[in-house]
Amino acid sequence: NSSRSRLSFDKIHSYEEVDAYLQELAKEFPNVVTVVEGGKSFEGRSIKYLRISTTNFQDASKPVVMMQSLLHCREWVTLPATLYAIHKLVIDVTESDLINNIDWIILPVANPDGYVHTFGGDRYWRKNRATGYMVGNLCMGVDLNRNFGMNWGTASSSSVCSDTFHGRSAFSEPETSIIRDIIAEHRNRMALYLDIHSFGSMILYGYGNGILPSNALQLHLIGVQMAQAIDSVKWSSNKDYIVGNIFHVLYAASGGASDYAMQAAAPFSYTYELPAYRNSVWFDGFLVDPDFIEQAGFETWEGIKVGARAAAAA
Ligand code: ING
Ligand code: ZN
Repeated sequence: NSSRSRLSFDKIHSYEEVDAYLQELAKEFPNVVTVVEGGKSFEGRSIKYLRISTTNFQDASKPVVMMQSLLHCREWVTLPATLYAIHKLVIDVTESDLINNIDWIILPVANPDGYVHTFGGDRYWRKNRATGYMVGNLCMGVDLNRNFGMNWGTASSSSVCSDTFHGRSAFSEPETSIIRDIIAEHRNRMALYLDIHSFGSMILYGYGNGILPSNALQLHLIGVQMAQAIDSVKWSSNKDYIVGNIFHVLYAASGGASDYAMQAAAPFSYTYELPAYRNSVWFDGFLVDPDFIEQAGFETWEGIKVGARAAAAA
């Protein structure tokens, strides 16, 4: 076809590249893609997301699947997962039911300030770049995945120097407030919410305090189906996905995005922990070998499709 908007899957693209790409896509596919600026980050960067719909998104007639990546900016491999999904929904559409039956919201760079910092400053930075909490000139940033308004502050840190610092109050940060507002806007038809993290090869569901939602059995079942779909195409050297409750398979955590989405809107809500795509513990799981980027997008998409279809039909 004659499409021109492209981002390759041979490298991890910068904030500026992704930001420009979202606008180009909306220009090139105006009937399907709308780019929306949800607001600005702490440092004033535009946080953009796509609405993907084959009809009029505003008709609000279809279930919505929302996904987001890079809430934790060092988890670089999560970006190709969302970019690949966009690619398969807009440019290389091979399964049209996914766009005919579902409206999509995709937010690739949820923490742009932190993401930019991982390129020029600290590759292992996790939080946002809020300065208002500094102790003298030490310690900054809020863990955005502890700042959402679900059990806020109950299993997170009140110390600004901690990597799980929860901030001043629930939704004290612009980056989380933006996501809260998107969820609220579509709460009546949000079928599935996916917050993409890395690493660990896990599909996690709520709640982070170990209390299970009333539909936990169904949550688990769809979680297993997504995991099996990914495992069936994964590199054989990678470990199988583990599916389970955040608290029971990982650790206690409050104020998470997927917990908030579950409680506020989506009957099915998960945090993906993508694999490390590394065979050796000597390599750090946050670092990304360019050879793994396309595979990461491809295999994660297998899980997303299964989840989207199941949640939309439920
Ligand atoms: N893991 C998640 C974290 O924020 C998590 C785990 C999932 C916490 C869902 C809360 C809710 O710690 C990573 N790798 O960030
Ligand atoms: Zn994370």
